[in-house]
Amino acid sequence: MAQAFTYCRICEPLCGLEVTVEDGAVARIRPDGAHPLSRGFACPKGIAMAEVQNDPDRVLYPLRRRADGGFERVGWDEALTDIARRLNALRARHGGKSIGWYFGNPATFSYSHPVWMHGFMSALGSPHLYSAGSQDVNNRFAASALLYGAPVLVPIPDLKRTELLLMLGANPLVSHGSIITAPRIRDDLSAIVRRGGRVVVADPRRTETARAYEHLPLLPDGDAWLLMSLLHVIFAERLEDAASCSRQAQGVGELRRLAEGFPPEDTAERSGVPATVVRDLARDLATAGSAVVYGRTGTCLGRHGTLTAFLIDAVTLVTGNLDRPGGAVFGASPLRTEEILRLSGLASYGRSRSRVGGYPDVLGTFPAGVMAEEITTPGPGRLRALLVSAGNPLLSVPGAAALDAALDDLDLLVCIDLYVSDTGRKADYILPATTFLEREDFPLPFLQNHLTPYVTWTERVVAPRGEARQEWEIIEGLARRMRLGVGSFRAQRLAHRFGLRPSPRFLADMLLRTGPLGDWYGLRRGGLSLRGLRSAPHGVVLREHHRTGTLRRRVLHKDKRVHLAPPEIVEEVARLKAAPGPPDGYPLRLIGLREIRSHNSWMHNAPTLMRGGRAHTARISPQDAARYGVQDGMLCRISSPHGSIEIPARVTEEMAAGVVAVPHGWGHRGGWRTANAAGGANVNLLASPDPADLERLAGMAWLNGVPIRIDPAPGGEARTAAGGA
Ligand SMILES: Nc1nc2c(c(=O)[nH]1)N[C@H]1C(S)=C(S)[C@@H](COP(=O)(O)OP(=O)(O)OC[C@H]3O[C@@H](n4cnc5c(=O)[nH]c(N)nc54)[C@H](O)[C@@H]3O)O[C@H]1N2
Ligand SMILES: Nc1nc2c(c(=O)[nH]1)N[C@H]1C(S)=C(S)[C@@H](COP(=O)(O)OP(=O)(O)OC[C@H]3O[C@@H](n4cnc5c(=O)[nH]c(N)nc54)[C@H](O)[C@@H]3O)O[C@H]1N2
Ligand code: SF4
Ligand SMILES: [Mo]
Repeated sequence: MAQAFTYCRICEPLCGLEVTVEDGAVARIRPDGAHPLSRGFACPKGIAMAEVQNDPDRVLYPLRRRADGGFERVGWDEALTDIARRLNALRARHGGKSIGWYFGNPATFSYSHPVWMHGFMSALGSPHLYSAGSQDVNNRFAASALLYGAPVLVPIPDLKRTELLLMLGANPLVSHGSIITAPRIRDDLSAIVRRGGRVVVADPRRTETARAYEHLPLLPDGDAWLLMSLLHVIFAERLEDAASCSRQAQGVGELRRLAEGFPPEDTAERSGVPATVVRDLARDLATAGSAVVYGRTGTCLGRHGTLTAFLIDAVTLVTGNLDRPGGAVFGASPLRTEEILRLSGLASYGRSRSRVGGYPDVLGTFPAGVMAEEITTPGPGRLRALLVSAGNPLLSVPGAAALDAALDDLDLLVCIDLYVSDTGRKADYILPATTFLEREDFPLPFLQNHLTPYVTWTERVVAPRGEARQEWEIIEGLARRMRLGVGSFRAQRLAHRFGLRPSPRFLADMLLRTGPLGDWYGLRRGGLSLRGLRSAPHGVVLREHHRTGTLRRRVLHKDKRVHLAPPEIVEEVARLKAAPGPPDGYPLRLIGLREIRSHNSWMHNAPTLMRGGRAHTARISPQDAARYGVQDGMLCRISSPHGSIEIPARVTEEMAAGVVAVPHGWGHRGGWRTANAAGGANVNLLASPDPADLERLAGMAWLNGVPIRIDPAPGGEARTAAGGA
């Protein structure tokens, strides 16, 4: 028996874990009491990772589809050789741009997987790169590109020092925080209140977080209206921090003029927030000792995601709180992350446009919402083969029915996963990946999001089960057989020319050692190196707070100023004003919801998380339940213009009238038996499959505020007793 320390890579707090290893297998996972940031905290999902690790339903060997539709085990060499042959045949006939890749959320938690995947795709010269980002956060990167000229420059709320936090569309008491790495975020939020400050939670649902602090109810997709009105009041009452505005920004006058058209009395109907409340909030934000606005997925998945993300920072700046203690701060990484991304060409926005829909790329990816039509639309550049790694797009992207049908048109679908996921069920090959407990790692994309600057390295805790391999190894094996050189980084490409294939570990060490805190191979004593980090199993806290006053150095616009009124945003504001109301016949609005014991679509097979007969339900207010003849536990039918699903209703006061909340990631039909048995439905069948319905500036999926109606399912009342939640 041995104890090993590592960190969790399911969600962004990256909590420290203590793993008990027996006979080479994971016996138990506990929170790491000695981790300096999570300090003995881990949520039920992190603990249940032991069940994923040891799951009898995990895929441990490469699988190939048989003619009868089932899967059979094949050797790695046979699988990779056949996949390489088929991909090369497509390249020869249609070019590398006939091959695409979708990478899902867990990919970003590996330091090596995305780098190798990007290298593979750039070697192919294919634009068909898709990710979970267009269902998550790409609007945030697009907003940063417009504001700062730097898509990956995303400020984080300085929770440790702020006096007033306005939080829009986030539920960190359940999600544990996103685009911020703060494992004890609940403590951080409560400390704001204890210091005499305030936490205001703008959310259509009275969430766990809203209940713990001040709830500001608003309508789905009302955020942009609310933020424009906050700016209106701030400017109209001359509450802006004029010194900060003239020092940090350009376009303030134009933004002021845009905001003139949004008095809170006029926008109340669209935002759902009474004018007096908006006026008070604007004054509070402007006069607080420090204040910050923060928004997450609830502000990303509506119709105005990029505008909303943009306005969030605009309000912070105009009130004098950008790049300032207690405001929004720009985290620093011990690597030259921004520079590396820029030099490697990965930090792009709008450098190219998608073939279908003409959407701008965000960090080299196109909206997953156009994938189905990219597969079915004939002509040059048609997508004919798709690799999916760490993703389950059939349950996570809008227009699931269209994508489901389109996948059948592919010449080849390969999934790299832990399981036969709902998407994997349709694949020609499933290639078994290691879990995070089976790979070494480094929190590369999260380093600058840490509320407390921190860095860590972990070795793998156990050897891979069966024949599972790390993604980068799989990609290398494939690239070698295809005779492609993989390389996102110049150094990597150069090495390939000399026949060398540097490992991710070698590259990570090099980036650490030559970074701003690196040891420069011995030139700087006490500097960072991989070897140094390996001897610190709980990681290293680098400073207490992030530095402020760094804005000028990090903004990439030539004038070194934040641009507050770029033409794209001026146009979006006009579009906001002209936004049509809901279509007739769909009086309710659908929003998402995350549950403490689910993780997107992939942890429904862990028995401890599914205990207590958990079921997929639609949360609805008592008023709407009465109005539409639905009772608690009754099977109901939810319909949108694009599809319908049937799940039981859960009548609860936490829902406002007019809004229904349904979690995504349910309705399984994969190789995960417990998950399949849990029932439920794919809520993204209700979302529009039409590329024209994606958000213009970042191609964000429209998953919140979807017009729906609800009715008792045919025979639903009779089925209540048997199938109730
Ligand atoms: N309606 C609605 N839809 C949404 C959202 C919403 O709020 N509402 N949220 C969106 C968001 S924010 C996200 S991030 C997406 C997620 O969308 P996706 O990333 O497409 O899907 P996941 O459910 O995260 O599935 C991850 C897959 O990766 C596998 N996996 C887990 N770990 C690893 C690993 O280390 N390596 C490999 N190779 N595979 C692994 C799992 O078995 C699973 O099959 O969903 C989006 N969809
Ligand atoms: N337990 C658990 N934790 C997770 C995940 C999980 O699946 N389960 N997923 C992880 C992932 S991939 C991500 S991206 C993060 C997301 O992290 P968060 O964004 O913090 O998580 P959500 O719970 O989706 O919070 C979104 C909130 O927005 C609200 N909302 C919906 N529409 C609107 C709107 O129009 N305006 C406003 N203001 N609010 C709106 C919803 O009611 C919801 O409370 O969570 C991560 N953590
Ligand atoms: S909150 Fe839970 S799932 Fe997320 S990193 Fe921590 S232990 Fe893992
Ligand atoms: Mo996400």
